[in-house]
Amino acid sequence: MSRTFPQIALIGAPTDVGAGHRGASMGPEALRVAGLGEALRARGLDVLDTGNLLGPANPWQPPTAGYRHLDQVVEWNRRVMEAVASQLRFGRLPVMLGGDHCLAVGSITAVAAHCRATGRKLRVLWLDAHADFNTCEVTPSGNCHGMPVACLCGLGPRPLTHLGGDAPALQPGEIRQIGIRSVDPGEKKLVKEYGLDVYDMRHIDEVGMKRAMEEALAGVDDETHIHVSFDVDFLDPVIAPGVGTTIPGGPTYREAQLVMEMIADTGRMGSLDIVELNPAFDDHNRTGLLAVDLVESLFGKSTLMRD
Ligand code: 6HN
Ligand code: MN
Ligand code: MN
Ligand code: MN
Repeated sequence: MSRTFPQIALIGAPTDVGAGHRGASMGPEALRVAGLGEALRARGLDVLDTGNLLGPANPWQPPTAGYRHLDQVVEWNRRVMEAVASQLRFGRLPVMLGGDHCLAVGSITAVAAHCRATGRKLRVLWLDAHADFNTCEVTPSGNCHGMPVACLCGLGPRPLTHLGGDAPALQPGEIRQIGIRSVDPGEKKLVKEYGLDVYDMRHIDEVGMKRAMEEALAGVDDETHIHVSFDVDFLDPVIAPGVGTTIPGGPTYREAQLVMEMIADTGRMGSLDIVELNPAFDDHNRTGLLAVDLVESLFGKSTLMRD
């Protein structure tokens, strides 16, 4: 099914305050250099690059009370939330270029508020090697990029769990996690307790990516807004070395393409994060180029002639 997209707004969020390695702050520029805007325009899409947000520098400190850089993480997320909210109000499709994955608290808080205000159902597709469901009590690192899903579900420091106002942004039932293969021991208990719907690599091995995606997309209808949070470490590190936290055993190129194509086929994607691309670990921007290739598929480029 081909669809017409609204104008796409690229929002750069060049920070690594939530990460365990420096360098994801270069992600937005690497995606631009890899031709993200041009590739989407070549598909006939209207793309507005709003440039990069500004925010606090990375102080590169050890954890305090279980968090590294919490004040800076909160400030970056406020700015991301405001930028994404304003693009949604303009009727545009926001694409947040991270930056590390802590920024999804801001983008998804804005998207969830937009869905409530417009009476849409929200489905978050979290493509990642990690569940990102740590808390300050169980985190092995204190890095906030391991915590955004917990924060969005109301588990975490109040400035993040209540970034949008009086309530957490998400119910666990609104999220589907795909590609998961690294969950910390304490995190695993919380994921089970909160009942997250996880399509981990074991499940994908057993039933295949097609069926896993059919399951993850079940119930999506015309009233659904799909938000895709694409952590580039979702991909197998053999094809995507340019991330700070490589975990072996991820989706292949073809499996990743299928994920993107099946999401595109729903015609319901209304917002996107592209996060954790770290050019300091990359090889001639090859992971950036791959991310652009996959995002083209998310916006409807099919390798078969289905249009
Ligand atoms: N990411 N679970 C590990 C931690 O430190 O909490 C890794 C988190 C990685 C987060 O890649 O978005
Ligand atoms: Mn992540
Ligand atoms: Mn990850
Ligand atoms: Mn919408």
